[in-house]
Amino acid sequence: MIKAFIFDLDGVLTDTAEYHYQAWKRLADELGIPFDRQRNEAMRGVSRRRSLELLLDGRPATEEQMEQWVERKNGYYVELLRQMPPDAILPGALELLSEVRQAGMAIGIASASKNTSLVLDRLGLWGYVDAVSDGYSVARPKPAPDLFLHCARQLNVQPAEAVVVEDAAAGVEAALAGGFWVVGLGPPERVAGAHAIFPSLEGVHLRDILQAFMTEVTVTSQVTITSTQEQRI
Ligand code: B16
Ligand code: MG
Repeated sequence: MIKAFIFDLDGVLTDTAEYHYQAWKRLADELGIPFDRQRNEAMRGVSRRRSLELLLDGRPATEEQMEQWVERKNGYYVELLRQMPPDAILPGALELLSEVRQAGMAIGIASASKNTSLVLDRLGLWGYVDAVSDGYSVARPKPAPDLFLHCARQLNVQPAEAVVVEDAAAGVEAALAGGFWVVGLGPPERVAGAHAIFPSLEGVHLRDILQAFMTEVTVTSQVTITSTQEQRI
């Protein structure tokens, strides 16, 4: 029985990756480091600190410089977030949140971002959210399962009773390691291993996700289907 959905934020509910790109690009230009959108892709779902390491790509830096640079980049990013329009929610996301809510399931947000609260403020999504786990919640970032486990504990559900929706390889790996059902969004090679894969949430309904899991069900025989309300596993 699925009792909860846990959504990643960037790349799932909203496209803050573009703002991250612009902020990293501004820092990279200042430091004279080549950086483009393709290199930004490697930072998807990755912690702020690890993203800087990817940007530096082995260039030497002191601890103090690294701290200053992540702070500077975050300042640029927050400037952009403050201008983010409330309708910057990705297609299909609001519809799925509503369906999950109407089906009586709990909703959590599990994002690596330390700006999660600000993003939820800007998007006006707090009304859909029962629990938030963010970049401050756990010590080990994705691909460790800790962030999703933290969120599941807040929602009072077991991993096998919850679906994680993720767009990043590190996030899919983390959710699988935690024993969750996983929906991967994006190219199959990026979200390989997820139990159901869609290009995005556009046009994806709760029943589509649960039906996709049913293929898994025949393999695992762990779940039963109810015919009432939405079909739930
Ligand atoms: P911040 P997610 C992640 O969000 C982003 O995908 C990643 O690019 C970013 O470095 C990370 O949050 C940390 O964000 O600098 O705001 O703390 O996909 O986990 O929602
Ligand atoms: Mg993401």
